[in-house]
Amino acid sequence: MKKYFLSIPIFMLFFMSCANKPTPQNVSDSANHQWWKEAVVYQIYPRSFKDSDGDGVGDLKGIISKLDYIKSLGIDVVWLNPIFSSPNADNGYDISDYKGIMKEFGTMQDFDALLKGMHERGIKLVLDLVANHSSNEHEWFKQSRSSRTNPYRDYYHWWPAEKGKPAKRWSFFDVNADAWMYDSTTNAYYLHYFSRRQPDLNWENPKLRKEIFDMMNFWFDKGIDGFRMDVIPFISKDTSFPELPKEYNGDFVTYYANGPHLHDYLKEMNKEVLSKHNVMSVAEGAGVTIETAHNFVDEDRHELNMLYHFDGVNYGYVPGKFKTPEPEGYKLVGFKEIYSKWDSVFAIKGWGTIYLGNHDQPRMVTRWGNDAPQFREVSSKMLTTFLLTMRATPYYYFGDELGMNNIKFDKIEDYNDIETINHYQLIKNKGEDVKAFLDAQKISGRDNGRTPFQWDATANAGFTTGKPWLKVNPNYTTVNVAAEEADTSSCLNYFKKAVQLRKNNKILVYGKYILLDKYNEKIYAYTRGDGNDMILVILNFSKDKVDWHIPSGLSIVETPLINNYHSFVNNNGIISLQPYQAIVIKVK
Ligand code: ISL
Repeated sequence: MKKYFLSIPIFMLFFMSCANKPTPQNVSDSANHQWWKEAVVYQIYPRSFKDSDGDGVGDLKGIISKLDYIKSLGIDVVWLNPIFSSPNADNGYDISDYKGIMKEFGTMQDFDALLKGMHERGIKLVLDLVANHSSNEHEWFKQSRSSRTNPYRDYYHWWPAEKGKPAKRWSFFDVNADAWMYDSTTNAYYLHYFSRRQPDLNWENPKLRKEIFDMMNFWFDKGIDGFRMDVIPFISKDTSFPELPKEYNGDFVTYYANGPHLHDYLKEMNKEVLSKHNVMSVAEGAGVTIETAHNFVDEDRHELNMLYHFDGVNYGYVPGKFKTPEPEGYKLVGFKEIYSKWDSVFAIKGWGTIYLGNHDQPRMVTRWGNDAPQFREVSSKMLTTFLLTMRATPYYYFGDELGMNNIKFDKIEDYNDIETINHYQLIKNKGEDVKAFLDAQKISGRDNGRTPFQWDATANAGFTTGKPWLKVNPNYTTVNVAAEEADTSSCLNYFKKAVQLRKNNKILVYGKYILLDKYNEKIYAYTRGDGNDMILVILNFSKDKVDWHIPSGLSIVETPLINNYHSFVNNNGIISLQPYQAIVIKVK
């Protein structure tokens, strides 16, 4: 076995590891181990996974028919985007009945069969809790808007118009970016942080909280294993609706995430619901910062288990321009800084998550890798390696295991997403550059991550026998499950291998993370674990060949545990990496 000599002296590495305080997140401290820390979560957007009845929309029976595929991935938990009754203004994030199943998706019997099928295969099921807002077609809202004295009036936030126009609140999806909507029935404005069809629920009302907690218990009694909580940091509001306090400096999102009773309500939810079941909870951490993160997830606060932050996915956009990528692409040094910083946030307490794609994001390979034909596969595999070797629970988005990439629609008519469509309208109304907006959406638009899953090379990628609700990426003829199952070096088989790697090496879950060579603009390298049990991860984030020196003090003890190329070239401690090469290897 070769020994390698080193560009960073060994005492430096020793110093770096001693500089970090001892951490409870380690392999030997089993008291701190939890199933949800060790899990790999696979997110399914049900609308796009598999259609069983030819209406062009994915459904629960479709998922049931593919349970063996899901099992074959080796993942532990499935998170399903909302499956509840909804008029689909925002594809299920506008719920009209929290205890009903969306009719396009099937019935409660289908749901029960799906849950049973998952549990029989040892897979846990996490649903989406969308409780900051409901649909405007929810019975509560219909009642609420009908009169000022209706018993449901204070299930929502109303501002009587005789008091004048309420202080500005910014809306994510409104064509005027205005979160107050005037309703003539009762001469009042209602609040909607998202679209007009998604009025915000009034959590300051204990009756509303009880309804939500009862509903959560209803699903837990059915046997689900957790909730992902949509914009949960936004639930509490200062109902005097003052002008935006100066300290927020125009940042509505951070203001929204710091409501006065937020943590009282999360504690109440924990007491009334979560603590009664062996389940996991994960907040969509919109507006959460490294300073506030611990308030959500520290064990001794008895609130939630995990959250996911937005620092990573929002990185690399031009400041002040809606989701517009920097012309030269993102800078790896800054990317490493973000993920290293978030690792350190949870080094002692709490627990992190990691993701590069989801239903609100473009495809990870297009945004963070390189989807040019010669690099799509290798860079997908490289990103998969990153997600599965960090100290955080990986949330892996369906289709990324195939290396699916952005469809890059040319025209607004191809889009379905309310965010893209309403933002386009807003830009048009303001007379701004719609062409530049559409160009940016090719990289950042949410529909890129929502195109139908690619099962095989038959019509519509085997997703539906009807007309798909959103166009299928034309590359389905080669990028699909059938082709990739048959190819031992496919993205799909690489993903399965990477999942097993994490399962077989607990240090990839709990082991200490140390960033190496932080200013390297092309290589992201880090070690996991310490002492005699260490793993080195080397990721070439560039399309160039790069020689990288193994730091002094580290010596390779085996051949790579995983490698997205067939070759592994080292020469006296210098590893020659191919474009987007990823190597995970044991070191001493
Ligand atoms: O999608 C985003 C960025 O494009 C975010 O701003 C997103 O709107 C925000 O993170 C909230 O997302 C969640 O709630 C929305 C829904 O549209 C998203 O799909 C959901 O993940 C409203 O329910």
